[in-house]
Amino acid sequence: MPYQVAVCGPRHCTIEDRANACSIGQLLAERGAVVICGGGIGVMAAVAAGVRSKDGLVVGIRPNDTREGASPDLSVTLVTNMGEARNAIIVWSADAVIVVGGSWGTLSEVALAQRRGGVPVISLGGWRILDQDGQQVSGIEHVKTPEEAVEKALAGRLTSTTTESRCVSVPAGHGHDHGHALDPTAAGPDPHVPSGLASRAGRASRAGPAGRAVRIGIGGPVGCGKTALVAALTRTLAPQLRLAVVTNDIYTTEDADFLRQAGVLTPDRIEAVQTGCCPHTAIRDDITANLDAVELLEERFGDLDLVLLESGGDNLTAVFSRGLVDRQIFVVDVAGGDKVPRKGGPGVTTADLLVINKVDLAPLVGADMAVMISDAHRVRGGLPVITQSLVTDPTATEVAEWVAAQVDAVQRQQGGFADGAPGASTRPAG
Ligand SMILES: Nc1nc2c(ncn2[C@@H]2O[C@H](COP(=O)(O)OP(=O)(O)O)[C@@H](O)[C@H]2O)c(=O)[nH]1
Ligand SMILES: [Mg+2]
Repeated sequence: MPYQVAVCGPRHCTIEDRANACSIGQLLAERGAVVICGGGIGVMAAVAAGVRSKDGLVVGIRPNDTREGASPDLSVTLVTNMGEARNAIIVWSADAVIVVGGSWGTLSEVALAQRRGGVPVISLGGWRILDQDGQQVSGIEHVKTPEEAVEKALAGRLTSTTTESRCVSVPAGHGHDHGHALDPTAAGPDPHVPSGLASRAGRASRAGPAGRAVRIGIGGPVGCGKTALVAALTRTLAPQLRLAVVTNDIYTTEDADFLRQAGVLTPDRIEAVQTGCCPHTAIRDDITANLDAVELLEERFGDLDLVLLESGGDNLTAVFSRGLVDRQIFVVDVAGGDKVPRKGGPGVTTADLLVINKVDLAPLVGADMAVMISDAHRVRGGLPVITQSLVTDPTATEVAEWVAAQVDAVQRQQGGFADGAPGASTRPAG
């Protein structure tokens, strides 16, 4: 029988809680324990990301009646429609309970675990409960490190209950294996949507009941022209669409500053996320900071049509979580030589649109455009490819038309089945 450890903690947590939860997830996965969590954001998302980065198994017990808002790193998502009562399932299914940080929901899980009895309850940076004389109530083991938390959680495990023989396999996540696959169930671009800016007529009144902006991610290597593309798209689409932008930089807010200075959008329509880690982590593994930025913009402006999310510059491996974006564009440029599309990688092969940028430089660097285009089509199996130069076409006409068509398509999907819309912004209690 698998040894199951519940890891509980708040949606709105500190950076330290998040780092602790991620480490706990990794350590538990390395030791073969199955992790159970609430499956939402904050501590729940961090522990799920940690487990997944070590190829472990993590089950999310969701409080609401859809999978909406579930962490994209879960191996299994259980939908309970039980609200906070789902906490009982988490606790009663566990051989040990670790709490990281504190919220009322987390306190309820501590109480349920204590009431149940017979399972270790370990707290890292969480509640300290006092009796009426101000004495600390016994039964909760307070620890200072993720390692200590995991040691205590696994102390009761019998050899016969290890999961070493389990045959569950989940896609590898962050951890520099770079073998992540996109969610095959996620909706892709609608091949039937009419392309062209003219098809946007009446969009404002057709925003789906999900009431959130369409999110399009733009990824690609450093210097390929992502920020230049964002600037061009906002310039071209701003007259027709209510737009906002989220940028990701590792240590600075340079791209956001550039866009603000460019004056394409008012500064309050541009939010910067400082990832402080590998760029793809923030768009694929722990998307919380980006979701926060998108939701901040949605709250600020109420009725946005489109949020463009620019990834930090990465190599060919970066892809966005389908929990964060509805569509993704991957940009490469010709300056790296015509071999780039041939080299593939998940960004080049699976993005909803591949843009080959800076074609004006092709003669200067000796890149053969015909080779680049045919390689790109070959590795993408029919997904679209657009070549462009922002020097000769600063309005990014073709890409803008594609984006406009996708906004139409996603808004139609939202109108039809809002509950199932990927990346929906409503965050249920977790
Ligand atoms: N020649 C040429 N330069 C471009 C083109 N697009 C972007 N650039 C330049 O490439 C550099 C890097 O662009 P940027 O948008 O900052 O790249 P990012 O790191 O992917 O965001 C900037 O100096 C841009 O002006 C293009 O189509 N042709
Ligand atoms: Mg940039």
